[in-house]
Amino acid sequence: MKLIGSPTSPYVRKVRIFIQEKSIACEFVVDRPSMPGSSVPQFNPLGKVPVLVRDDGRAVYDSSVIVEYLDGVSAGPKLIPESFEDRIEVRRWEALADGMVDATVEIAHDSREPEEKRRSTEWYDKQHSKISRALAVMNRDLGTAQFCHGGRFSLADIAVAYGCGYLDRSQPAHGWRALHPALAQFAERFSARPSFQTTAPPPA
Ligand SMILES: N[C@@H](CCC(=O)N[C@@H](CS)C(=O)NCC(=O)O)C(=O)O
Repeated sequence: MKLIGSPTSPYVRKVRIFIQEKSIACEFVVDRPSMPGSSVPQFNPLGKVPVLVRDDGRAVYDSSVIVEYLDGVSAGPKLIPESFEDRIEVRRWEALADGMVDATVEIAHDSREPEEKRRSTEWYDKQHSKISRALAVMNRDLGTAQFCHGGRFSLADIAVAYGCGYLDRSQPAHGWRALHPALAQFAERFSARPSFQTTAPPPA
């Protein structure tokens, strides 16, 4: 099995953290879809990473489907609960964190455009509002709990912590910690785990 992706992609990092937390044997193949000659479109017609190539050669994408596949085929405690209600709740956390990352990625991409091509202030405000609301809901729903859902470690925790990590990397001056102390503590704790430390993207 091999995971194709870029070490700087937040979605790839989510999967790499998941792989480490589950001690799954999986080769990491660095390939950036933006590079000429990239192999990514051969595996994912959307030309996006991460892509997981199974031992039988079949490809799995996107990150959300990859983690479900990996949880299903690997041994050890499940990081996506089997019971319907719990699974939906863990998936909701993941969707919230992924959505916050989507808005952060959009801002990062647009900020790199030349001034005259950049989107409007309204567009930026809209993306920032998504991030602010997501952080507020995460902080509220986490409360004083150690884990996002069900009192145990799950994909929800990986998703929230990688989302906060990406926000920190992309917008280091955001200042969300002062407003959301429970989430800040949570992010601090998770970022110290070996799976987070070893997948930290190289400095920009
Ligand atoms: N929802 C997708 C998002 C994947 C994604 O947007 N990946 C970016 C890298 S951060 C990418 O490959 N972009 C290349 C492109 O869109 O052409 C997932 O969770 O896997």
